[in-house]
Amino acid sequence: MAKHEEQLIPVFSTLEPVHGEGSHLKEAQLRFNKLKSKFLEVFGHEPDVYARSPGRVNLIGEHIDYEGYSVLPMAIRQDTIIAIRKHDNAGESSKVLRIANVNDKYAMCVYPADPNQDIDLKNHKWGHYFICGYKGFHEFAKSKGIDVGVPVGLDILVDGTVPTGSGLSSSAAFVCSSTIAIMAAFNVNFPMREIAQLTCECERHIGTQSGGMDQAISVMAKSGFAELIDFNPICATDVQLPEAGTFVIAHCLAESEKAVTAATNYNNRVVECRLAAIVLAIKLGMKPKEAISEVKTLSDVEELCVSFASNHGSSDPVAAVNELLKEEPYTAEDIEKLIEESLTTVFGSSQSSLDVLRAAKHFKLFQRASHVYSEAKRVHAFKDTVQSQLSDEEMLKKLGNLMNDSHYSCSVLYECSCPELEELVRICRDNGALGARLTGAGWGGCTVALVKESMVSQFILNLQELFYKSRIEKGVINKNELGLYVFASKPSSGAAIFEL
Ligand code: NG1
Repeated sequence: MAKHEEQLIPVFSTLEPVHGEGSHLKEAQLRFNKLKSKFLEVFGHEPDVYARSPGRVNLIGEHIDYEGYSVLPMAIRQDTIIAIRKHDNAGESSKVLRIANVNDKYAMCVYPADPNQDIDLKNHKWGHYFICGYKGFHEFAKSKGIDVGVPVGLDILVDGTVPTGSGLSSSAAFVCSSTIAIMAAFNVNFPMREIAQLTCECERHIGTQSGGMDQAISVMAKSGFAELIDFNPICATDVQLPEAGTFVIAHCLAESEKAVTAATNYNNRVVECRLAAIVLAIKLGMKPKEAISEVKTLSDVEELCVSFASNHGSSDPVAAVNELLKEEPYTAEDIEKLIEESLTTVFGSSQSSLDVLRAAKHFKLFQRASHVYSEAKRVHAFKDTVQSQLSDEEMLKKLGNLMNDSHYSCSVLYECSCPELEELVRICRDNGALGARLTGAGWGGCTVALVKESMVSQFILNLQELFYKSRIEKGVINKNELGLYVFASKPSSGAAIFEL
């Protein structure tokens, strides 16, 4: 049998293979029925087909996917489902994409059917994420020599349950389900690995320099397993989590607007890592010109760092960072002197990176590189611990410590936390979590805490009392929505197509 990532997206004619039995199945049936009747109401036809792609929680390995390092996420039950109908080329004249949402908060967006259209980034709209998938599908089909015919109209209805700006990858769930729905509407299917790669690339049309973790897990997840995701090429290895522990996800209620804040937050870190990698390469003997053209990520210079470290009695690339980069922030001029080139020339081909340069006062190369190399090691330590023969008690303790170390590194070295996340992490730890950390990009969104299975209900009650109660009283959230913001999660399955 082909490896999991070589297989096509599964096509089901019932909901059971994804939604199981009992209350989850009932809930899913209700959602799909509602989606179908709303589709009929809005568009006057029934949909042709449905696609589903989940959100995810990253257990460990933050801000390292775009540096080429493995990460360890699991899919969650919350997902985006999309109903789609392709217009009949001969009979219907409308050549537009009409994108509606079951949630009235999101007004219908209408776009031309032209797959070469530019996305108007200055005017951010929720429907843009669908257009990422639309462009990605056409780019991919073209690269494969697949003729999908002249552009025709599409009707789309979206139902997402992954909270937005939560670090649980609502954006990837939306982009992946969009791409897969379009594929299904055009009657084609591709191997999961190729879809993971294409959705990672096409989400960049929204302006963030996304690393690929979210799309990979959303497409390739398997029920019951977290996955170690490797890049170049993308590949997923099942990781069976210890039964004695549960991961509890809690939203700090500050939204992380990744696309809007890209120039100072997410893309800024991608640029800082690239600069740290180039400076390290030069300090380790590469010619500046060569470093600029060859070195894209910190993983590209890891080998050089390790061989430097081995001459100084260590095997850790962080030893090279400690010796070769200064702790004080670098100015643009500092770096230009070292690399003998202007930064705008280095990043000239990337508008989103030029936006970063314009917004940045300085660059913290030491801190960012230290985070990336140490976090990459923690991911493997986490996986090795899960697969070790340690007792339940010792294993959970060790995993919790790795999560706490990861949070410290994200917060202090990578500076992607915020006061609300810090407060929530502290409350989690004070109330019995063996480890707690921010998950996803940070700057708001969720924490993930490792809690003993037997303590989960009490732990959630404590969070309600100590973190959410005052926010409910202030009207930040509604009491009956609490289940959306704090919940325990088991690993869910990946993307699917439904022909119902
Ligand atoms: P969020 O913001 O949680 O979806 C983002 C990136 C990931 C990864 C994490 C940080 C996208 C779609 N996702 O996740 O690739 O870099 O931040 O680990 O940009």
